[in-house]
Amino acid sequence: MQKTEWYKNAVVYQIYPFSFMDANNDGMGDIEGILSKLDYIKELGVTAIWFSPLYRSPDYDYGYDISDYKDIDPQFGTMADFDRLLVECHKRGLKVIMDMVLNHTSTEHQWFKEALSSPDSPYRDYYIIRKGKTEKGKLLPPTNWASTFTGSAWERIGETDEFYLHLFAKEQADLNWENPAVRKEIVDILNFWLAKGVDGFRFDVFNMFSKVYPLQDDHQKHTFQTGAQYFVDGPRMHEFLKEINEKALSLYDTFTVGESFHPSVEAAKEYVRPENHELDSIFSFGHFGSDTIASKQFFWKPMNLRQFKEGLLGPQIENYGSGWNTLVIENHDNPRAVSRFSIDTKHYRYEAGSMLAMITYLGYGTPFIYMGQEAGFTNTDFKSMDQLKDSVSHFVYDLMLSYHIPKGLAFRFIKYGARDHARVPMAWNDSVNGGFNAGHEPWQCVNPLYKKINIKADLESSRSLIRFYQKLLAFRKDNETILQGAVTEFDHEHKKVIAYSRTWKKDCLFIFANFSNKPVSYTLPEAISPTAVLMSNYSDLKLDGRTAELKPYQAVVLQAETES
Ligand code: TEU
Repeated sequence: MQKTEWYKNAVVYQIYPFSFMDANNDGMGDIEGILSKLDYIKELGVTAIWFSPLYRSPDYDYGYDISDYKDIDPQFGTMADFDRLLVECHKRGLKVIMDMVLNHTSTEHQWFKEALSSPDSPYRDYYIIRKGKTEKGKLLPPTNWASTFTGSAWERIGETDEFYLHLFAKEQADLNWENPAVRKEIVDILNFWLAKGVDGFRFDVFNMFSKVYPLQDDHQKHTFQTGAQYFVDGPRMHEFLKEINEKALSLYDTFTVGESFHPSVEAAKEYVRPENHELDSIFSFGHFGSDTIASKQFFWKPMNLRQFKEGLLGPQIENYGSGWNTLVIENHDNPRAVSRFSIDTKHYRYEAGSMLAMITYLGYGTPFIYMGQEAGFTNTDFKSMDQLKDSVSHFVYDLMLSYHIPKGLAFRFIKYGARDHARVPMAWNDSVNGGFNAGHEPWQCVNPLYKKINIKADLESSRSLIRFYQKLLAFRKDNETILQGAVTEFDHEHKKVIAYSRTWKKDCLFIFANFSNKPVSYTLPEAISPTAVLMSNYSDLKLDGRTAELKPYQAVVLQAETES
């Protein structure tokens, strides 16, 4: 199938179905709710929707533990509802991207149940099951690896001496990709959805599919032996991706984006190199580490702008002309952008939100917008641990307490990085539960700020961030320089300003922004000669000769001439 590469001019909106819109008022989001908001999404100027998992799941990890890959979870609706959703999206010119979690299945998946039902079950080899080690008469897990979600990565099977591997929660058993029967099932699942008409996939932690065998202990001197070198970018990764590409993805005009777990720079490039026929793109999250210690989500540090620039712009520069990129500033696994990166959200929520959108989405790649981000939704001021529903928040909190970190401090850390911030119900208006539903208690508490910060209020405001997003996406659309131009970074060492140019043929755009809450005087690089101001998130720009007087969080796009 000849690919049209439609994704290169696409803008993707991510929906976390639990929290988007609850039409039947049972406390959980649903497909009917999503259907009622498709016109809103379309009007933003996006062209595709990525749905976080809608499949059947017991929800230990809110849909990322799938128990049936070919069914819709009843709490969201039926397969007929999904089919209608697909039709309605397509009717509006919106492509549909499904989340695919193929590193692990739920332990409630039929395969896993069968695997455990008998030692002779062929399904045993669908998973990674090993005998434990006995040391000094004590039964220990087969290796010392720690799960990404804390604790051992192995769970003992009943009273036996065997364990199964789970690199995430114990309810998420890792699949054995070495087994051709597993890969056949996977190809079949992908084709099932493609035949229905979905347009692409987001692959969850894909670069963990291939493990190094025989499995062995991690002897690195870290606080936690994760074993990462034995399962990240494993030896058969490229082969596995090529296989699913050949047998499923390449048969349709698809788009794929891989979510990877700390990939090496070299491997990341290979996954998306077009000649390799693996994935179209992967997410780059490097900039998310700019305000956390050692990229550990819960450990706050003041934002380091240089690190942010490297994370955001590095992959765009590295991959130029080779692999395709994605442009992301929020998702369901991270706190809200305007509440992090040391942003003064109290005074400059609109300015910072629009600045982030400009510097992110004028880059080289496909923009991904996380629901609510377009209205500058903030973090929630959670009052206690029981308001947090994500098990990761609890696992990490318990781990901190086990290291004698005082409760108050541990709670502050968790509150800083919690995935829960992105997962509170959408605030559509100022009515009960922010208009998420008709009043039933939502599965996760609403952000009490909904009375002030909600979609309706934003749209009615003279400084509407949503309208700014619409303007920005319209500016971007069909702009050859934004879509194809090379990225050159300037003033990398500058501690307050981020600046880069996009050049295509004879055209040059210069994008720069003040990433601080203080005015900044910024002199344009020698190579840039401005000819016009094309866009800014303030109504005016003070440009005195070559020096711009930038207001807090002011971002600007200039039409420019370059020397080259
Ligand atoms: O996330 C992968 C992942 O490891 C992280 O982003 C994770 O959220 C973080 O380390 C927690 O601190 C993907 C999904 O996006 C996430 O929602 C799932 O929980 C995870 O895989 C397991 O399927």
